Amino acid sequence: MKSINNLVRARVVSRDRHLYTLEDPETRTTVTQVSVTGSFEYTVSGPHDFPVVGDWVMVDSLSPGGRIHQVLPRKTVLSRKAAGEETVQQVIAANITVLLLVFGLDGGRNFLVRLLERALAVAWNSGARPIVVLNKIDCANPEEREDSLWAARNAAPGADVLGVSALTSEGIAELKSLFQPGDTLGLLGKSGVGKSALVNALGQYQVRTGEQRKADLQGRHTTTSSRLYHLEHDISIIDSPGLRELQIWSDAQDVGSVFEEIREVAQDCRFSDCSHQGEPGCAVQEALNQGYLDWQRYQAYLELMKEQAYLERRQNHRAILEEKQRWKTISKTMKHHRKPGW
Ligand SMILES: Nc1nc2c(ncn2[C@@H]2O[C@H](COP(=O)(O)OP(=O)(O)OP(=O)(O)O)[C@@H](O)[C@H]2O)c(=O)[nH]1
Ligand SMILES: [Mg+2]
Ligand SMILES: [Zn+2]
Repeated sequence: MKSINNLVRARVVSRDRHLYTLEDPETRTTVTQVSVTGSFEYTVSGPHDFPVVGDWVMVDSLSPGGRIHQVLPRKTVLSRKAAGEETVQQVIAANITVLLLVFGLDGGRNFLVRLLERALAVAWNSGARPIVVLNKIDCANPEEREDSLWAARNAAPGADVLGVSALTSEGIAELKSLFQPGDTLGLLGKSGVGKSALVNALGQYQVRTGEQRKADLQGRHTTTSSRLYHLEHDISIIDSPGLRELQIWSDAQDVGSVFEEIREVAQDCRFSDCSHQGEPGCAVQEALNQGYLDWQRYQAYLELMKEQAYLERRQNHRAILEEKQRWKTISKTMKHHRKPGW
């Protein structure tokens, strides 16, 4: 065990509220019921600073009751907007190098291009390399396969796109060939698309997989919390619960990365802050009219940009409120300490 100031390095494999299961990277033995120290809790700036699955942490003892003192700098951060009204960043997992964006080709609404675009924005924001996985290809006829693969490749020009089946193992070897030793894989997708089944297909695990409701082909949220598993060649994979709603957590640049061809054309707009909605000298409008850009992708781009701008405004508003609150607290404390006669 490597030790610095009597602290050892370990990886978070699962989390249950504020209790963590950690793993010794050398022996791969796990220890449960680990929490953070009091001073850690005191110094964090928000929920996103607490350890999540995939994090590397420094812990004083790899035994139950051990305390986490520090979260080591994250290489990537997979986040989404927490469900509900508030604009809060919820970190799903850390240090994912390859993010599998999983869809199901079993009909229903389990593969939609609009959903893929959102997932891509989240992936670019996280820092992980996205791979689009169209699972359940065994359920699709040749024409459906071809159409879906074409639509996905068109929507994700910068990413690998694969059709696979966790059930028959079709395409699984090809998927594996895209990973490198040391990778940490993440899984992003709706409930029931086969994320846990993919963990099983990739690693001969027997993670519990779920049934689907017949009526709408939606999953039942079988996986309830994230957990890290090991595959061969020093590759790990984090299985996560399906997202009910993929609330994006990204900035304008991430959305731009999803629509790279629009971003490229936009460099020729007369105004650098052109919104591409009717300004004079807009290269995007021009390209649309000439048929160089796709109208549907343009509409999707505007929509995602709008949503992302709203998110940013809400975030700024929240930051201002937090700053106000902080000063209120500070001035209260100062008043409290002020001696009479000052
Ligand atoms: N036909 C077919 N069925 C599959 C495939 N992959 C998964 N399934 C089935 O789809 C259902 C849901 O699979 P899960 O792996 O539990 O889905 P999940 O994405 O982990 O769902 P949550 O944990 O709820 O987010 C199960 O009944 C699987 O057996 C596939 O490639 N082909
Ligand atoms: Mg699952
Ligand atoms: Zn423009």
